[in-house]
Amino acid sequence: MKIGIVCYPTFGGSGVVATELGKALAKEGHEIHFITYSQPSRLDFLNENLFYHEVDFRSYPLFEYAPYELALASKMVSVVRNEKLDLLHVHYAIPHASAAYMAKQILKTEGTYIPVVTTLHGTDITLVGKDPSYEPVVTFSINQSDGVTSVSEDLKKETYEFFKITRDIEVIPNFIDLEKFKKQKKDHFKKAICPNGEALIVHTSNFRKVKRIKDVLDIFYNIQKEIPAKLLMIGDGPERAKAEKQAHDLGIAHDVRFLGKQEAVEEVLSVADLFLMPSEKESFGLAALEAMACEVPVISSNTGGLPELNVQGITGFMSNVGDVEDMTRNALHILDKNNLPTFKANALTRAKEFDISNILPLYENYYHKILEKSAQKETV
Ligand code: GMT
Repeated sequence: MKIGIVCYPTFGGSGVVATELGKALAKEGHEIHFITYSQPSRLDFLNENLFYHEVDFRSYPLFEYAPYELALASKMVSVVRNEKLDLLHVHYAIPHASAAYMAKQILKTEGTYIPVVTTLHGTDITLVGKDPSYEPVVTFSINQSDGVTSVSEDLKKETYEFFKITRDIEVIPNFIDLEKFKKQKKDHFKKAICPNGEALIVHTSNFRKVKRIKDVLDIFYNIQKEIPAKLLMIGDGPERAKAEKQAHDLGIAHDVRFLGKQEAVEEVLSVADLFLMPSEKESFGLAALEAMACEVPVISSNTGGLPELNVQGITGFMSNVGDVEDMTRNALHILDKNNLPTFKANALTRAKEFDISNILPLYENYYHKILEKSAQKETV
């Protein structure tokens, strides 16, 4: 198949899923065309089936806001035309699904029917999409997509609850490449960070409010009162400065390192004992899956799609959002030397269920189904 993939090319989960999916499809022999405003951060390998088309959008003194969505739709039209794409797969509804709708309408006037698959990732529904300033367009463009997928059952449920959706939504969970995300021998690194054998706790995110960074530090503060421990904070975002100040105010700054954005997260995860994800909302929790693949158990909230990933008492524990005390108790239970090896092994076993080799065929079959339906539409 010749597939156009539209996504945010940044470090965020939806961009990572879209890029890894495209790379895996290319390895399977499909021709993949990424259409984004800059090179996706994980599009880091060469394959004869991978192509990248940059959306260049011009500003003009009249525009207070450059109309990115129009430039994106125009780019989709030209890539579909020139590369004879079979299908467009857009990740994150806003504004990709509505731009795809416009591209589809333009191509229709030229006698080309391009099916559009939209994948809902989370905040496009639970935070931004619900906002009255976007809701009518989000509802419309989801309903106009030829296929809609969601990364968890919970996100599917929320989408039906908050929008008037007339389409079936197929749940295709996120996935992990276990070849890349696996525990590597990094003893020198562990020794440098935890010279006295301290427990190593890790958090990765985009440091937005929804991640409850304050809870991460509060849990760590409680843990290190009981056992020697260090915390690595990976990523960057609006809450980072506040978090650095909180670490200072709590008197734990010497035990907390803010590493910023990291390309090779798996190397850091390889030496971790515990991963913290106390998020307010999480449609899936890809960062937790990445940790589990590197044999790291997870302390998370029980929100959104997290119960579909983290297995209570097996791969880690879940608590109500904001229940820092319960999360601390559970963290200490996992970090107990008698319990840790079992939790680590369980985390990996669970992660294997989400290996890309299991999930890729679900996308391929779904594309075939949508293409068949579209072919019927074209002949009517
Ligand atoms: O977590 C974020 O804020 C980034 C966001 C995104 O769109 O990139 O992540 C969402 O999509 C990921 C990939 O499907 C999911 O694993 C995350 O759970 C989801 N984030 C939220 O729902 C808050």
